[in-house]
Amino acid sequence: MAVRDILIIPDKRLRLKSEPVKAVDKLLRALVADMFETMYAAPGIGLAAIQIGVPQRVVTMDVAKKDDPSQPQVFINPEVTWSSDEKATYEEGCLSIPEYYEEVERPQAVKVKYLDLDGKVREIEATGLLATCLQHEIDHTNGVLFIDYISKLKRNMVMKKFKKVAKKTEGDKPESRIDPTPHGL
Ligand code: K1U
Ligand code: ZN
Repeated sequence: MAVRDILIIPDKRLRLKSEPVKAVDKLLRALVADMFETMYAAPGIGLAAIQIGVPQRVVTMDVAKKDDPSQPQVFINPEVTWSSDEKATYEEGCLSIPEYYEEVERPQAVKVKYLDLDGKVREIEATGLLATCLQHEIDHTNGVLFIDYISKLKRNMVMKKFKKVAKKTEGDKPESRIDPTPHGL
């Protein structure tokens, strides 16, 4: 198991549409274990595989309240099959957009069909934070971010800030440093 690096905007991989999982096997279970470790370490209440650079439709979540026992949940190939007309507003955050929070309105309740870790088809009806988080994570599997629902002005400001940070830290990456070794030696 390992804590993986979380992609931060403007990383283009966050805009990819993830592929459906073909087999719920040992490799997938290892990915899920890494996702939980990464999500709890962040800390976060949800994580989509693409946030650690894996374009597969896999989501981990734990929306248990602070002092309640943990409630790890895995959703493989999740899809919304029904959503309520009633809306709910929640101040959302995103591990790929650190320290930025904004209110987002979404359906208050959803039904989601998915595979569990045994490859069994399941469906749940979610309300409240579970519904909000599920929709946020399913959006990630489709390359959609919560800032897509806020005003263009606010989104442009956030993107500008994170582009500036990315540009500044680019020079810190080993692959962007000039190789002092003369070629051919
Ligand atoms: O997908 C993600 O980036 C994770 C995100 C999930 C989410 C949060 C709020 C509304 C919708 C979806 C997070 O976990 S952000 C961090 C966060 O909300 C949190 C962290 C620690 C304790 C409690 C909440
Ligand atoms: Zn997110």
